[in-house]
Amino acid sequence: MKLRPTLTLRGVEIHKGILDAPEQAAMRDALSDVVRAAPLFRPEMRRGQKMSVRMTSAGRLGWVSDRRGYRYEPRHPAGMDWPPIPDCVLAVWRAVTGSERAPDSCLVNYYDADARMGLHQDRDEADFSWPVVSISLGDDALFRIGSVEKGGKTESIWLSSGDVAVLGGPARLVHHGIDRIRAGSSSLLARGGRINVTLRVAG
Ligand code: MD3
Ligand code: FE
Repeated sequence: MKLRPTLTLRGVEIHKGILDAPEQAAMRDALSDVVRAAPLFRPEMRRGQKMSVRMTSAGRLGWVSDRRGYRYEPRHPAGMDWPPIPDCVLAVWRAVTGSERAPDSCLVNYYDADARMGLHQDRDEADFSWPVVSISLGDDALFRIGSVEKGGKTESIWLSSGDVAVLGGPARLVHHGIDRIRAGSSSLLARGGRINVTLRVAG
């Protein structure tokens, strides 16, 4: 992992290309072990619609959503404990945050060519003073970022495989989402698509 100068968009710090190709491949393989232990599922939103993104988690707490709402839970919806957060993923958190505390939640989002994530805030965590770290793998994604207030102006940037974003300080509660995936833009994942790993101190 090589720390490079960062690009800042609305307070979000973006490290382009911080993971080289072998590091991306190692992380993909570690995440495939996570998915084997805790299968991807499509969370349901309050009104019963399924999200287009498939998800699972690693760590002490995983994010789940169903008709009861959004929250962190110590177990997968199927009942098993979440697997441990892979070391290669924890190493990214240490490198970009310098935080003395390790994340307790590692959300793994899988986007196929048609998946999207609407503009939202991440506010299910107990303490917003900890940063959130996002790692992109596989196909490029058009990331949109707005402001803390709802309905403000937004800006977009393409995130590519090996990019890492750090959301902290005033950017921690900004609205953000994924508008679309550029299918076929990366050969990292045999079946295509995009993985986003989000590290958080959740509870
Ligand atoms: C800005 N995931 O899982 S990661 C999410 O690419 C989520 O899968 C998107 O938003 C994805 O909640 C975006 C970038 C990201 C993550 C957390 C943030 C941006 C953020 C928290 C605060 C502000
Ligand atoms: Fe989010």
